[in-house]
Amino acid sequence: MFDPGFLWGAATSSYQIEGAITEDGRGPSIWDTFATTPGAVRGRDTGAIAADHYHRFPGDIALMAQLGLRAYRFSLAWPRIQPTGSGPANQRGLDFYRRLTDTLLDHGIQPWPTLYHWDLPQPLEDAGGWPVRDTAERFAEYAALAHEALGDRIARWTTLNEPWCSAFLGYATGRHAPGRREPAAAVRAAHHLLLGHGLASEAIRDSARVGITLNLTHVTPLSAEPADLDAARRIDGMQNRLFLDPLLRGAYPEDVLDDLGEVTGTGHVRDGDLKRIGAPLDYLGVNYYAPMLVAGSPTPAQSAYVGSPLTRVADGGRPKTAMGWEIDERGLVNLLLRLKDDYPAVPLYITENGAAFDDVVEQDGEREVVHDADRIAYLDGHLRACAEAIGHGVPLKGYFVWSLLDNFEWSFGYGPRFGIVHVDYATQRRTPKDSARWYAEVIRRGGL
Ligand code: PNW
Repeated sequence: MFDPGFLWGAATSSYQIEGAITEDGRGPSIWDTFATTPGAVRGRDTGAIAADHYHRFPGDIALMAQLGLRAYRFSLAWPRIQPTGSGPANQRGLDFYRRLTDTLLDHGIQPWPTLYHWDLPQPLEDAGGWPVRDTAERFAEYAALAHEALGDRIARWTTLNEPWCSAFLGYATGRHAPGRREPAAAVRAAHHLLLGHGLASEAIRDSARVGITLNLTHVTPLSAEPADLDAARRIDGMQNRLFLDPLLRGAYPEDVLDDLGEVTGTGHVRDGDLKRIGAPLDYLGVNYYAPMLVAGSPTPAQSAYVGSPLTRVADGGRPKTAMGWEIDERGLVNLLLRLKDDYPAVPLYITENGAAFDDVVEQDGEREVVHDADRIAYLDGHLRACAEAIGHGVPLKGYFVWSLLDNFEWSFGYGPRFGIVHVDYATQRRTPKDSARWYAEVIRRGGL
């Protein structure tokens, strides 16, 4: 069961909702560049306007208060604060986040900012991006500026959102910005993201709590055949342990280093890096959407799983969301139990969980209503999974729905809708879906 202090929230990220990409001195990010590259994003959608949250944040926060949210997870756009990725802070950029956090606090909502949710300033990518070490140093400088300006109102900082996506979707598959297909660079990027986390934490830790958010999953082999078992070990290694082990055990997993050995050496890992990366975390943020069933494959494939071409993802035969992701809350129970067993003592928060479905928008007189029973079922099942895990002693302290608002779903553009609040992009009208009312009731009762 959920104790009274359990933190109930909802999440978004800067590029996905803010819009206003040239306002108040914001510089270009890699997502501005990528989204305007032909073929990169479905329907040629971009974040130029998005949900116009930059202008509509007061109304959005009033909505959050109506829903009874205790916390709001959002991200700071680095190119608003440092338009070129280095140098002094842009005061107008900082002012936006001051107004945002003040308004949240006025409504009794805890601001839960993430420093990096994928919008790298373009000039830093032009200088090499995350595959070069300097980007980690720049990130720490930016973190220090943000902390200096906003630290008086922020109790907890999250450094990175899903470094796996930044590294392997950004630099190996090219499905995310900056769209590079260089497996060896992706492995270096993963290390420099972790190093950036470590360096940024040093700038913050003395006066606030620091954590990181990872996209983790529960990996199961398709069968007990050796090829399937090996595929499961490799994919668990690349998706989960490559990040968990350095952060929570201070060392990269040996088997993963072996798998990666032929792709890239370890020359980019310097003495002292792992000590910084492995410094104690105040909490671990977990983003969970779906489990993974994996198998060995006789034909090599290029995938995000660099160094493991003889693997494939299998179909578990379960119902799927509009993203094609399988719905299985047992994966969340199993993941949380595994974290408790293998990485004990670190407090956990679900920093994202949710689903895209084809919502039914209906007109009820003047009013729009959005019926999303499948989203309610998804959230209900996964919250039950959280309660079960807590019952088994998992130190889970809070839960954030992804997402508060329908938004720019990266390379899928505005097609998939994850919000518990519907956004009519033509008018920017917000309509709480049935799931929003359901979630408000869960929060009010303090559980299911
Ligand atoms: C996460 N994948 O992204 C992000 O943190 C959110 O910004 C995003 O909107 C949400 O999940 C829903 O997609 C992911 O392909 C994007 O493995 C892609 C993957 C995983 C996570």
